Amino acid sequence: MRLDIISIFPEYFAPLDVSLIGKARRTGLLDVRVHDLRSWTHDRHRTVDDTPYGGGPGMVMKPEPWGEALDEIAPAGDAVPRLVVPTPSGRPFTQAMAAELAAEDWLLFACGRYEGIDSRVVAEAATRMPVSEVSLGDFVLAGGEVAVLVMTEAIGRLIPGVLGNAESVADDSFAPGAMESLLEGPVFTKPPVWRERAVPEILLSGNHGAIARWRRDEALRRTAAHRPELLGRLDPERLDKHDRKV
Ligand code: 6GU
Repeated sequence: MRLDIISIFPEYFAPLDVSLIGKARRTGLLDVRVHDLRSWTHDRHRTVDDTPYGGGPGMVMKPEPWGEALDEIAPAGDAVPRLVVPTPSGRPFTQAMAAELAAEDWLLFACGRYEGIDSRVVAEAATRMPVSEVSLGDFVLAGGEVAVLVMTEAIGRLIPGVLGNAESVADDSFAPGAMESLLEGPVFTKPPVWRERAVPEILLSGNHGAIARWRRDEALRRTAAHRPELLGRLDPERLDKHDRKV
C-alpha cells in the first residue's frame, strides 16, 4: 500500500519508522511518503493560514497550497488515491472502516491544523478522487497529525503480512466474527502464581471448549461493565442460552 501524508509538521511522523509499521516499510509492504505542505507556498513567510470569512476565532488553512499539493501528489488520472481527511466533524473511525481502508492500494492523508482547511479543497478534490472525512471520536485534537498516526497503525496492522501471526487480528475486540462487538477479556502468561494471584484455573485445564466458553463470558462481562451500549449490537442469532445468564 502507498500512503502519502501532507502536513505542516512532517516531524510528527518519525514514529512511522518504528515497530510494526517501520518494519512494514522496510520490507516494502508499506510505501509511506510524508510531504511538507509549506513546500507548496510561494511567499516569504510560507503562509498556510488566514482569517475565517464570516468572522470567528482562529485561522483557516488557505486553499491554494492544498490545491497545488493534491494536484502534484495525486494528478487526475486512472490511478487516484482515496483522500482521508481527519476532522472531528467526520464520520466515526471504526474497525470496519480500518478494514475498508486497508483494502485500498493508495491513501492520501491531509492533516489540517487551526480551525480546519478551507472547505472548497475537499469539495474540489471529491470531483476527481474518493474522499473520506474521518473522526476518531468526540473530542478535539489540535490537528490531524496524531489522528493519522492512529489510523495508520490501525490500518497497517490489517495489511496481509504486516502482523506476524494472522490470528491475532481475528481475536481483536471489534473484529468481525463470533466475538464481534465484544471487548476482549483478560489475558495471562507465566508464572502461574504472581504476588499470590493465580491464573484462572480453567486456562490451565487444556479443555479448549471450556476455555472458549470462559473467554466469551469474560468478554460479555467486560463489555457490560465498560461499554453496555455494545451489548445491544450482539447478533441475536449468535446468542445462546448461556450468554443470557452471564
Ligand atoms: Cl480525526 N482530527 C482532529 N483534529 N480532531 C479530532 C479527530 C480528528 N478526531 C477526534 N478529534
